[in-house]
Formats: sequence, C-alpha cells, structure tokens
Amino acid sequence: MDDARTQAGLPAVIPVPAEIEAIVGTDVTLGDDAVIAADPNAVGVGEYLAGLLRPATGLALPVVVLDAAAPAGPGIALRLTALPGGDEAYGISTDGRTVTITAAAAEGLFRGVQTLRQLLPVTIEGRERVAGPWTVPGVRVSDRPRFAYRGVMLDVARHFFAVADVERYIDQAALYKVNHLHLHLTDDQGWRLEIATWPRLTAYGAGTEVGGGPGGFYTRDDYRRIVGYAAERFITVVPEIDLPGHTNAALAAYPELTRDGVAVPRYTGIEVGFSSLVADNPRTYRFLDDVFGEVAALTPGPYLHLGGDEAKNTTREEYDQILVRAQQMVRAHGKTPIGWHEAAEGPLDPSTVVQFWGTTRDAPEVVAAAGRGNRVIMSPANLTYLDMQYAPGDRLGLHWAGYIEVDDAYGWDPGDYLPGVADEHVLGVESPLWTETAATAADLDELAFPRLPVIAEVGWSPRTARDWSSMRDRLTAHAARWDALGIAYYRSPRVDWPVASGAGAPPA
Ligand code: NGO
Repeated sequence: MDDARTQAGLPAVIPVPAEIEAIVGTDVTLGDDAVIAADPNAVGVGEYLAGLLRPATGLALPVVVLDAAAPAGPGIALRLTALPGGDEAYGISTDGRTVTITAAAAEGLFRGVQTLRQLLPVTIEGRERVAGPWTVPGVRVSDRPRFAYRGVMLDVARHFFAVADVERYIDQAALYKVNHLHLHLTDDQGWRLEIATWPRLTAYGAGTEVGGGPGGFYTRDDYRRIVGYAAERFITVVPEIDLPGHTNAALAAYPELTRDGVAVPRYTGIEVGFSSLVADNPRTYRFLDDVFGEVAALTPGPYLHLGGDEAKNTTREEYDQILVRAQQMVRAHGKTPIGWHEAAEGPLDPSTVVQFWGTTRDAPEVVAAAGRGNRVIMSPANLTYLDMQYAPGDRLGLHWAGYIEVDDAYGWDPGDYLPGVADEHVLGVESPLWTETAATAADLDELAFPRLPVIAEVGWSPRTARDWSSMRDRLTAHAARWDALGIAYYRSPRVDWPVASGAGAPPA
C-alpha cells in the first residue's frame, strides 16, 4: 500500500474533498526540471509550497511567474481563475506533466496546496532529504468548504505557550484547512497580551499560571508575529478578552477594578466562576475600552471575542449591563463581537456571534438567538473540546463534559445538532483546547491528534462525503505523516495505528 493512500486506493486526504477521483495514467512525478509556476497574485503561496517541498525532495523547485496564456512547465502550476464556491474553493488536476491547482483567490490555492501535500508520500513532511520518487497520483479534485469558519482555540492563559508553540499549532491546523485561530488570551490565571495603557496586566498579571509556573505574555510584537504567521497560512486570529468573569489576573493587577478596591491575590488553581468585573465602576469601562481599542488595532481579522462564560459571581443585572457596553465598544472599534453562549441569555446584539459550548442538545437561548439572526459557532464541549480525556485514566485532560474518543468527535453534524440551529445559522465549527492540564507542545499534540483533523473535516467536508470507516483508514495513513512532522499523537484504540509511532512510542 502506498503510504499516502488508503486501502480503498484513493489518496488519504483529510478533510475529505467534496469530489475526488483517480484519473489513471496522469500521475505527475516531480523531477529535477520541476518548477512551481504561480499566478503573479499568488507568488506567496508558491513560496510557501516550495518551502514545504524543498527539504525532503532536495529539488530546486524555483518559483516562477505563471504565464496564464502559455502551457505551464513541468511541476506544479498555481492558477487564479474564476471558480464557483468562494475564495477557499479550489480544483486540482494532473496531466502526466503538471499538477495544476486552480482557485478564484490565493486563499483557495493555499487550501489546495494542503491537499496536494497530502497526495505526496508522507516522507515529504520530513526536514531531511530522503529518496523519492515524488509522485502525485493522477487525480481530479473539486473542493470547497461547507462552513466559512473552521476554528481551533488555544488557551494560552491557564498555561502560557511561547510564540514558537503557537506557530507550530498554526501549522498543524493549516494542514487540515482550519482558517481561524481563537486565542484565549486572558483568564483568572494570567493576562497574556501586553496592553500599553494598562501595563500591570502583564507586568504583574502574567506572572504565573496553573500550578504556579512562571507564566508569560506576548509583547505587541510577539502578537503581530503570530498574526502574521497565521495570515501567511490564511488563518485569521480571533483574540479573546474574557469578561466579566475569568478576570482574576486583571483584578490582581489593578485593585481599582475590584468591588472594594482591595487587591486580590494571583490565582494558580483550576476552579472557575469566582472573579468578576464590577458593573457600576466607571473604571471598568475605561479599562474595557482601552483594552478593546488596543486589541482591535493589533488585529486585522473581523472578530473580537469577549468571553461571557461562567460569570457565576456576577448578578444578572451586572452581566447585562457590562455585556451591552462591551458589545458597543467592540463594534465601535470596528470588530464583530463573539460571545460564549451565556451571552445569548443576555441582551445580545444581532451582530454578535454566539459560540455554543454546551453538552446537551437543549439550548433554548442559542436556538432563539439563531432565530433572531445571530450566527452560531458550534463547539459542543462533549464532542469538540480537545482538553477532554479520550478515556478514563488518561495522562492529560479533564472529563467534566465526558470522554471524547476520536469517533465521537467525528460522529455528529453541526447542521442538526441543536434542533432549530441549521446550516444557514451555523457560521462554523471550532475545537477549543483548554490548558488546565496541558503545559507543553507535546501535551497539545496528544490532545489535538487525532481529534483536531476529524473535527476539521466536520467543518469542511459535505456531510454526504463523511464516513467513519474511511476516516479511520485515512487516520492510519496520516499517522506516518504526523511522525514525520514530530507530532506525538494519542494512540486511540479505535484506529489501527502503525507500530512504533505516536505518543510514548520508541523511535521507529
Ligand atoms: C469551560 C470553561 C473554561 C474551562 C473549560 C475546561 C468554557 C467556555 N469555559 O468552557 O474556563 O477551561 O471549560 O474544559
């Protein structure tokens, strides 16, 4: 069995494309003369692709400007052309000499590049030169996303993660066509983004994390680096400033924000629901407006997440008052607010996106909001929370929402999960990774793999193309790719993994 293919003979692509068929006799083998010919408006995608392919192949793969009128040279062509299905839609075809990716926008070419990458032998992912041949099987792909928003969330507040770890996570997400990175930047245990007008948020409020470690924060330049790295991969950063609860780090840094003006200690435990901003304190709104203003100015994407979850120490009145003002401010700074679904119990603005994180299919406030026109991001905690344990006794993870095996994470549909919230209400799907128990990049790997790829498929692929037994085969094929990428995945018993691979495995 070719390592990039499943037993059924089709290439093991995740998310499964809307349409993919083998075209016999049109294989393309990349040789010494191969070039990457890119449309003048997609040279960046060409350079990215060259960066992926050069180390393992050892080929020169020069990036040249595509002449739209002439036939492309041997190798890979990235062609911009009118194509239905939106900016992320793309097609791939092979003719024995050239693999051509077509799309209406550079973004679509980038998504197509992720498919092309998965059509090549898994050894392409290594950073050392290895023997080819580098053959793309003859194929015709026509693909487009089902949902506009496919997200991952990383909690950098409970444990801080360095820029390099975040970039690594961005790369892992990009491979599966994820297009949003939600950063949970603030919580009781730490404030992780430098705010010029409120410097103690990070000077003091970032100085610890769960378990009492040193914590850390992103300077504005660090944050710009993350945003830029994501943007090169057509991933939009969604910053979250959680309020009115989950604010202990801010309250510890600025006692003027507390109810009685008395300083609170920093927090390193994992309880939730004890901290709160104060609704009738004018400083609260100065603080929020300054923070939203700075975060909005640093963030090119359209969204700003304002949290809103688990405000158990905030009265209904206070919550509503703060929510109204916060939404107004976020909009005034030019961003669309997103709130965890508790915000839908309050005075929700019609433009605010609601992120459902419940564990049952009964969420009347979310259904009502969808009925009023609010868009919904689906993150059911018992299906998409990457921080839930796979099984009892796991080294990592929580289990308050249950145990989530890889087939559980796959076996649901965002368009009928909440009765009354259908495809047209769903903006997309996001898998959050909370980090109470995860402190290292290897911990993230083990929680995210194999579940991140399967949830990415739930968000991208048409429902009719999804099938667990095919997914299981494709995961088996992807394990070797993860090994080549150094991803220490969880060896779920639901999948037949290669021997000597995954988390805890001895080197192959
Ligand atoms: C909840 C809570 C977070 C926890 C997480 C742990 C939401 C939206 N708020 O999800 O503070 O970290 O569970 O799974």
